[in-house]
Amino acid sequence: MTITRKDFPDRFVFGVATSSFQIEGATREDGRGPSIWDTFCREPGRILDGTNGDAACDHYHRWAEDLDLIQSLGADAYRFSIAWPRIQPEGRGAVNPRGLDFYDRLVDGMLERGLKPYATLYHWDLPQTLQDAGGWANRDTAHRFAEYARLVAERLGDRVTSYATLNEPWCSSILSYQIGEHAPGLRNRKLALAAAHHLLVGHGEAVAAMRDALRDAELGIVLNLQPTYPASEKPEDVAAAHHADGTFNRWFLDPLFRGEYPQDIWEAYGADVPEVQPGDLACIARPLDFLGVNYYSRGVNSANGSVRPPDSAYTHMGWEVYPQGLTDLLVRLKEDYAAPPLFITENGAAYPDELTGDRVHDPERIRYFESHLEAVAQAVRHGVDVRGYFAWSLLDNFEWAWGYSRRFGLVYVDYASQRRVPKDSALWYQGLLTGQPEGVLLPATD
Ligand code: PNW
Repeated sequence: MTITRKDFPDRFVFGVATSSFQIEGATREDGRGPSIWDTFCREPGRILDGTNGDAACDHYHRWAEDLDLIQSLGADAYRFSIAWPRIQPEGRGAVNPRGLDFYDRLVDGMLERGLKPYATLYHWDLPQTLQDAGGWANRDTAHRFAEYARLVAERLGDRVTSYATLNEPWCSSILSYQIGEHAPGLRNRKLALAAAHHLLVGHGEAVAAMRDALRDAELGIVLNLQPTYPASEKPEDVAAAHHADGTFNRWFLDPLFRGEYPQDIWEAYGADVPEVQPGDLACIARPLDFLGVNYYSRGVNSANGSVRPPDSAYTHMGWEVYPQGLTDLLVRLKEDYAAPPLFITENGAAYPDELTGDRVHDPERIRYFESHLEAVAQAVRHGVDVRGYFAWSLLDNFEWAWGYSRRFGLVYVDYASQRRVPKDSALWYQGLLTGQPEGVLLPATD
C-alpha cells in the first residue's frame, strides 16, 4: 500500500528542513561573527573528513534557487534556522542589519513561493564570544538568547508566525559538553547538566519575550527523542532502558511539560545536578503551541549497554531503521505528557548516494520516508494531534562531526560545482505532495 496525502488530516503541513550552519557557508560575509562550530571545525580531529562550514552548500548565495527547488517539490512549508552570529556577531548588543536582511529576503522569498516559514532560532551556531564566557554553562547565555529571540521576532514577526526556540537541547548540552562530539567538545557531566538547564531557562525566557513582542505567533521547541526498549524482559534490562529514557528523553520532557526534573535521574546524577533557581521550572514549563519532534531511530538497552538488533536494517549513520518507534513515541507524548500539537520537525536517513549520469537512485531512502510517514499516519489514527512533517533534509549538507561524508538530502549536492541534483527520493516526495506520482522535478518558473 502506498501512502498518499489522504492518509493525513486536511491541513497537515508537508515540508523540508535545513539548518543555517549546515547549508549557508559565507561564514565571514556581511558582518557575521564566528560561531562555536567555526572554532570546533578548526581543531584537529574533531570533524571526520577535516572539513568545515566555510562553503557548505553556498545557500547564502543560492537561496533563491534552493527555494525554487522546495516550491517545485510541492511543499507547503520550509523549516530553516537563523544564525545567531549573523544577527548579533558577538551574541549581545545591537543587531547587525545585513544579517537580519538576509533572513528578511529569505522569508519574503518563501512567501512569494507560497511556502510557510517555520523558523528555528538556535540550531547550534552559538556566537564564539558567548562561548568564551562559558557558553551555555554560563547562566547569562540564557538571558542573551531571550534578547536575541526578541530581536528576531520584532523584525520577522509580521511574516513569520511559527518559531521554535531550540533545536535538540540534548545535543547542545550532553553531546557537546559531556560526550564531546559536538562543539565545544568538552567532557564534563556537571557542565553538561548546567548547560542543559540554562538552555531550558533560555527557552522559557525566549518564549516570554516573544509572547510579549508578537500577538499571534506559534511558539515551541524541538527535541530529539528516541524511544528506548529493553533488550529482554529481564528486570535489569528493563531498568537500563528506563534509565536511558530518563537521560535522553525525560530529562527534557519532564521539566517542559510537568515542571519538574525526573526524580530517578536527578538522584543518579548526584553532585552533578544543576543549580535550579526559584522560578526556573515555572519559566521552563510555560505553555507552548507546539512540540517539534526529531525522530531518526530507537535505542535498545541491556544492563551491559546499548544493543544493536542483528536482523534490523541500518543507515549510513549506523542508526537502526525502526518506524514503529515513531508511532510509539507519538502515542506516548499524547498519553504521558498531554503534549501540545506535534510536528515531526525532522525525519530522514543518510545513505552513501552516488551520482550516475544525472540521477541518484536511493530506494532505501524512499522506503525510509514511506515507512515513517506510515508510522505518523498510524499515530494520527490513534488520535494523536500531529500537524505536520518535515523531511530532513532538503540538501546534502555539513553533517556536523561527520563533515560532508554523510548525505541526508532529497537533493544531491556536488560540492565541487555546487550543482543540485534531485534524487529519486525527491521525485517520490514530489509525487506524494502533488498527487502526481510521475511528476518531473524542474525548478519552478512563474
Ligand atoms: C540532528 N545523536 O542531529 C540535527 O538536528 C540535524 O542538524 C542533523 O543533521 C540530523 O539530526 C542528522 O544527524 C543529531 O547523536 C545529531 O543522537 C546527533 C544525534 C541526534 C541528532
